Amino acid sequence: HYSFFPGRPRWPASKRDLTYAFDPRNELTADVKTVFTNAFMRWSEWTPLTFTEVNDYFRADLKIGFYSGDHGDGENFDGVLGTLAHAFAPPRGLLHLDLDETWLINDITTSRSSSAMDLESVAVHEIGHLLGLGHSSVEDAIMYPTISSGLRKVELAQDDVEGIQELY
Ligand code: TQI
Ligand code: ZN
Ligand code: ZN
Repeated sequence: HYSFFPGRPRWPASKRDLTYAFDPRNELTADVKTVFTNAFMRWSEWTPLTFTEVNDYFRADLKIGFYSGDHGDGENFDGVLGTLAHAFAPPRGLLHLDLDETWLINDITTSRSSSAMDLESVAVHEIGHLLGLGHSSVEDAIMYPTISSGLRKVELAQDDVEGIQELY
């Protein structure tokens, strides 16, 4: 079953059209940005929320970046595997990914690495946190707190949909 953060934080009704931006220091490729477009669409499909990419990183509601180790928010990344990414509950809007992971960007990525992680799977999970969902006890759910390397799990389960619809 789904859960929320303590105090049930969520984006207010006055902020249902959310903007997001990528940290300009990362110089991400269009492929990586497309992964996030798709990941956001999976949540907007079931909610009144919309997500629009903007260039102004400092003004965006949701800020996405890839960082290594200590990156200034007190939650350090740890190199390959371990912590892959983290996101803060509303209204902070930070979604950080560990730059040291081998990220699978799409189906045609041919990686020899057995520790490669599917970026869209992790992005869909972290966006759930950005919107206010905690972890779920349902194994099929996107918000279940375990994923195997190489595994692709991008479809919201009924449990995720019920959780997000209770919030929005
Ligand atoms: N990062 C953890 C996560 O996103 C960070 C975390 C731990 C956390 N406890 C939390 C975030 C409570 C919010 C609330 O769950 S992770 C998975 C999963 C991670 C884990 O790197 O371990 C995914 C990132 F669920 F598959 F294990 C993405 Cl998909
Ligand atoms: Zn961080
Ligand atoms: Zn999580």
